[in-house]
Amino acid sequence: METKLISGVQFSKLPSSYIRPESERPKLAEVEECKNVPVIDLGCEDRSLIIKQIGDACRDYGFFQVINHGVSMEAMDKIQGVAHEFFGLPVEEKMKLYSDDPSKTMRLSTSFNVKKETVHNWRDYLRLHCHPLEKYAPEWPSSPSSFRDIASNYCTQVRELGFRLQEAISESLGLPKDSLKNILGEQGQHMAMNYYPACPEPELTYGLPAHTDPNALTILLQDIQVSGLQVLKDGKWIAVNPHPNAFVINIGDQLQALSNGKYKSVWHRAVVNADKARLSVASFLCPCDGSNISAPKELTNGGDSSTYRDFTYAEYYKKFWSRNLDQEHCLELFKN
Ligand SMILES: O=C(O)CCC(=O)C(=O)O
Repeated sequence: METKLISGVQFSKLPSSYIRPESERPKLAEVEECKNVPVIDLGCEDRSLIIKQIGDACRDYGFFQVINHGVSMEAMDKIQGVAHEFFGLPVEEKMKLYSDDPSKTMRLSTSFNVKKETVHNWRDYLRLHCHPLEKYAPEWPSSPSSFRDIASNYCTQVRELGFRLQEAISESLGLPKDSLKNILGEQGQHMAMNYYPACPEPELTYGLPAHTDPNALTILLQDIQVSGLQVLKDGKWIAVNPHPNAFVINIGDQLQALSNGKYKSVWHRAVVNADKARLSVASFLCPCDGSNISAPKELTNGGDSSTYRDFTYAEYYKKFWSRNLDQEHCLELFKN
């Protein structure tokens, strides 16, 4: 049977196509809560402290949370509200937007890459291109009727935050503020609204299996009521429980490459639970297709010790989507 949406469908047991072999299961009982996730206050007046905290977090964790980040609470609440409304629409209505073609700029899909994967994941997701807004917003869902306005406002605010963070990350690497932004060019922006329905057998499957993000920077809004995000730290999976009004920021593969491997594109995964559906909204800042991903010479001893060969983002992205998620780090394929 072809895999289709799972949100709004009743399941009494997990269909066999979602069951992982025993050795690949999430082993939820072994996962510890991360007590010291870096939470960085972007409202702090001491900019050098912010930059130091960001540098430490990027190096030691590959992710951090931010508060006082400039995105309004109203925008955060509304995007979650409208996403819940969207996934609550009747399945027949949602199916009109369904596609498993990753090249589409607006699509509702399920799992990760249904054409490539052998075991499916307990997730539906709406994936939208968001920049430039005038080009893409008209193709977004028209139901709920407030969707486009709410999502446009949210995307604009999150983009600003992303640029501020990229400046701070540049500085934390000892580079001029605009250095990373200049390399990344006119950045694209994508959004994934992830909906993980309550799952009859959460020990047997994932919402999203372990992966790193192929883009530059990810800004994740987590469901405050339901946890599910886990990251790999020192070889162990740890749970990143939601922090009120915070975003989780992930370093993506492109920043790992541009930092010459100093900063980590963190392995992360989403697990599901038996009782409650979970929602997350991930915003991805992506280098422009033609940008040349090449670590600045300040970080490579004048170019002699580049960990990765130069590549364009278009080349990388194609490679990423041609694979299954739970394979080796895609950047490994670009090592010198
Ligand atoms: O739902 C989450 O917490 C993680 C989402 C994620 O990793 C993604 O969308 O790439």
